[in-house]
Amino acid sequence: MKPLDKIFINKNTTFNPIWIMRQAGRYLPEFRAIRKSNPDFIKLCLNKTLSSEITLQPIKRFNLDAAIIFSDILMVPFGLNQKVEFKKNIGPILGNIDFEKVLKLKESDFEKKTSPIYNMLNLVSKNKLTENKNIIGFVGAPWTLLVYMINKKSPKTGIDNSFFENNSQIDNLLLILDKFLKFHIKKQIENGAEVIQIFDSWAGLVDNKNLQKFIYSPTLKLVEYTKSLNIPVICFPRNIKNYKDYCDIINPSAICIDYQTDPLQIIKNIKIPVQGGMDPKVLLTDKDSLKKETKKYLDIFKDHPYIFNLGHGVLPETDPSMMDYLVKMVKDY
Ligand code: 1CP
Repeated sequence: MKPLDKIFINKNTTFNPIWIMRQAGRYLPEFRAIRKSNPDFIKLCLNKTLSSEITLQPIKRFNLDAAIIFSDILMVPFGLNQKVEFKKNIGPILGNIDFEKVLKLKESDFEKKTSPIYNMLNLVSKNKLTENKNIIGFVGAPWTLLVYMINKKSPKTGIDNSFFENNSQIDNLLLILDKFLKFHIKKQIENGAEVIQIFDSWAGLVDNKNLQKFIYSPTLKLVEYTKSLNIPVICFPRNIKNYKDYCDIINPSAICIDYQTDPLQIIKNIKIPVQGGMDPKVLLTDKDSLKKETKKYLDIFKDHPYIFNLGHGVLPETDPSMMDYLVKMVKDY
């Protein structure tokens, strides 16, 4: 049985598998070396040799229990023919959506653009290094993708209220995203993904009256679809105000919590397996503080099925030796 299945299937409370969001990324010098000679981020994601190599980089270095594929949630808008660019120091910039075209798009058209991702997954799952590791595929949640697709850039500085006004384009996009996200999930599973994580990075922007339409209803469809394929699904509704309501309605295989959420509230209210929580900034401090914070999460969840992870992605300025220390500590707990 692979490490994460002990949590999903056996609901083990004595073993804490560990993987880290953004474990393949900019804090690793070997990633930065590849990135330097590959300035086009989308092209890099579509290079199956390099993206599989990047996926395996953290697995070679650290005793992690899962490999998350090196890709991006914005590969879906890219597959839907929206222009996606990553600008240095700015972030993603998207082009206009051609609604007429996107409404007619077929799965085979989408696959023509995204197939390198599935081929990469195949390479990763055949590699000896992943023999005893879970391979995690992922998608952005419909809401988070909608935000990038309509806002056309990061919503870091907020979105205006007009966004939520009833508008037929949004309704159409939600239907399109449902169809193609299911397809993207299915293809990842067919090519070796053993777990799916749904990233809803901007769930915290939705107020109560809009939760049903933008978060609960579209996410539930993807969760039920993934479970129907017998694959566990982890949801990360970052900064959502009420994790308990979310879990009661969505019932994912595990819930990933952000670092602003009080783990004591979570352990009190939530019965399903939990993942994550620790602030990535703790890795920027010293070994003693890291040890203390790590132990805090492990102690709180000691009688609960718990996958160790952070409460958001590992920061680019993180020293890889701190990551090594963290993984060893969780393994020795
Ligand atoms: O070198 C670089 O500048 C590229 C940085 C980078 C990396 C390493 C981006 C651009 N994406 C990725 C990979 C990535 N993205 C992974 C790989 C697997 C891993 O975890 O190791 C994953 C899972 C993602 C998911 C992703 N992309 C999310 C959800 C998680 C989160 O961080 O909240 C989001 C919001 C994105 C969009 C995106 N892609 C890249 C950036 C810098 C962003 C965020 C833009 C913003 O601030 O709004």
